[in-house]
Amino acid sequence: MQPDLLREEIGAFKTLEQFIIEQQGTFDHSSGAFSRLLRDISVAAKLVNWHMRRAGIVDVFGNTGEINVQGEVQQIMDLLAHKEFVRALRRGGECCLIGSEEHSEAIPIRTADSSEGKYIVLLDPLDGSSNIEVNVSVGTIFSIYQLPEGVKEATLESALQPGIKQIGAGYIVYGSSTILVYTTGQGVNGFTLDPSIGEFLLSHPNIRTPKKGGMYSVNEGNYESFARGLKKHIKWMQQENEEEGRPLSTRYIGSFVADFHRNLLKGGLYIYPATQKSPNGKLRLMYEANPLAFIAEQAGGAASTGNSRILEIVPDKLHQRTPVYIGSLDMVRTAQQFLANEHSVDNA
Ligand code: P6P
Repeated sequence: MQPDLLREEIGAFKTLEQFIIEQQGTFDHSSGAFSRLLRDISVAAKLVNWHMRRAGIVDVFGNTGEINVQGEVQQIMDLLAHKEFVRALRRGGECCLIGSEEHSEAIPIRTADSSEGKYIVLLDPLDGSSNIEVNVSVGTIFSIYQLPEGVKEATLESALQPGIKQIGAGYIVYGSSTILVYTTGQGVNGFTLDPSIGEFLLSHPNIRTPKKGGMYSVNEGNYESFARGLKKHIKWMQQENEEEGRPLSTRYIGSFVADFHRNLLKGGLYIYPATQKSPNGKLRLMYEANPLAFIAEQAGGAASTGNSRILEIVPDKLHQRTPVYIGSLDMVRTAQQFLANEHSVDNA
């Protein structure tokens, strides 16, 4: 494509800011504060992207030597990403409380003029960060709640709301390109960062996930500790059945955001079940499962614990975990059926 035409093409794309302003009138957070909060998140995403693209050149590999609240070794990039999001949200003034995978307690945010933002942001600053050193895609996941009516002081209790109360959710996948995908309950849209102009451009309008897909994502190294129904389901997905498009392919990157994003676009099922090592599953409800469940449902998919809707879990801890079956609607339903009938022989 000729450079001037390419430039014209870029001009034809809508920026994230233009899209947010356009959408502002379509939902009841139209004061502009919510739009500014989304802008703050996108600024942090650009800064994390900047760090990511220098990883390997500047010494941001490796770990901090600290163990985070999850009992996991904290990567240097985890902390950098956490700091970028906290700084952007603090400066933006629309957020009153942050919950982060990288911080054991909720972080109250007071703005300079002590006016308080009215939004709560829960986030996994950099999911899958152990993959950075081997150049595998990683991601940020965020979830947005409104401070409950009449609550003056934002506390952890203000954040512990079921996923159905989210007013926004999204993720950024730092992969072959950097893409920000989010929903405010009006469908799902994706924006690709054009580094030459420093803007996220609308590249995936109105994402709808296929009702079924040809791949599933699970760490089969844990197979022996899976529930009987899940073992049967996996064997069923591996059976030859040309008419039903089986066997399916396995695609498991070890980075939830990357697996989720591919399955969202192409159709597929991601599973992180209860295992011996993680009896409640490994993924965190508030800043991994809930935001991606909101996106999955808004795109026509589903998200389950294996027997109940993730968005309806009433949380009692910031870092609590949940089993996750998420992605294409028919595939999540099939997983639930196998788990429900795990003692029956008809789906042996
Ligand atoms: P395992 C990364 O640590 C993460 O939270 C997800 O991004 C990823 O899908 C999963 O854990 C990988 O866990 O136990 O299969 O290595």
